[in-house]
Amino acid sequence: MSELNGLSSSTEVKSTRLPLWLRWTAMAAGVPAFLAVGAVVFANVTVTSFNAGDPLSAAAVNANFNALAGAINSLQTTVATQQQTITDLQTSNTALTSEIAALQNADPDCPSGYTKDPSATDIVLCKKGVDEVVKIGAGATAFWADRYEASVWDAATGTGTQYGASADDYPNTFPDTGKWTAPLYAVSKVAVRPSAFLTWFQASEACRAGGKRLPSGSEWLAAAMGTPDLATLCSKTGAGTGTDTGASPQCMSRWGAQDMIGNLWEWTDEWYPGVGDATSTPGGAWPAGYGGGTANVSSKVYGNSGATAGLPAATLRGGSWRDPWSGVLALLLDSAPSRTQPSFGLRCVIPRR
Ligand SMILES: [Ca+2]
Repeated sequence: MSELNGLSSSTEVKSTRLPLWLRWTAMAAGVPAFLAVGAVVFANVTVTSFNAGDPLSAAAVNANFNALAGAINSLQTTVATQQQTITDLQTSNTALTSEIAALQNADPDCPSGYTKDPSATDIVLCKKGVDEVVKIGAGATAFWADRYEASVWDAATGTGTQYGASADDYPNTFPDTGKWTAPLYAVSKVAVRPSAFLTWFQASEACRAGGKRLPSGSEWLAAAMGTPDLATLCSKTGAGTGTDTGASPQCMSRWGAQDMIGNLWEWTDEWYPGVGDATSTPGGAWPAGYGGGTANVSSKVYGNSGATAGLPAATLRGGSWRDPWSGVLALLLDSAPSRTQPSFGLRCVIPRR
């Protein structure tokens, strides 16, 4: 009672400073956070003041204690709510920290699942098993392209049976239409004969099975830029049957893609209408300094049984071992997506993640 008699005559507990005895009460109640948040909770708590010598009634004292008890209960609820908020924030922070660490540890130079080969100089080379891709470009528009013309296998690891190396020997489970019942996988593997004899549909599906896709025309051109256009370096002599992957290391683009000029024509994802008649053979050379030529740009279109009016043409780029006019800009628009040739192959890309 003597402590209560010593209270000031204030009738409201101010939000800016709490009475000493109130702080003791809070601390005794085991609410360490009391002082930090009490100012808000207690702002409207009214207690009765007592003057020296006043007779004290139990009812008046109890009313004060009840008011304080209610305030403390409210405070405890607030503290519990805030503690939950803190716990939630800590959980979020832990998740974000983990995500940041994963991003920091990820190699921004390579696609997911690939590891950068630090021994490669001047190019960014990424490997996943035998599969090798190179980074094309920089910054937000960079992507990855097969380092080599692709070979097609019955295992995603680029092992087992290869198809299309020397004949159109694709199984019935992977037909010309691309409507496979068992997938085959396009792999960028060194020291093998890249696969040919496949339709655009098979090429597209073989890329997709391995988590890649056929390049757009502009992607193919970007990957090819800087390739030296020389028959002494690239497989474009018009003789022989082509070369294995990695056999012409100097036939390399500025980004490290090999055989973009020559060896095998490469399917890209563009289709065009065949707007010419069945007999015309338009085409021509690019202006001086550009290199490469074009065939049937306006054009008759060949299916597997000869020129066929009304079929669309799918674009092939770069030329082949049997086309001395091969080059970065070499463009073949005379072939329906269903056509197969010993000089038609593929290369896949991985878009930016
Ligand atoms: Ca090629």
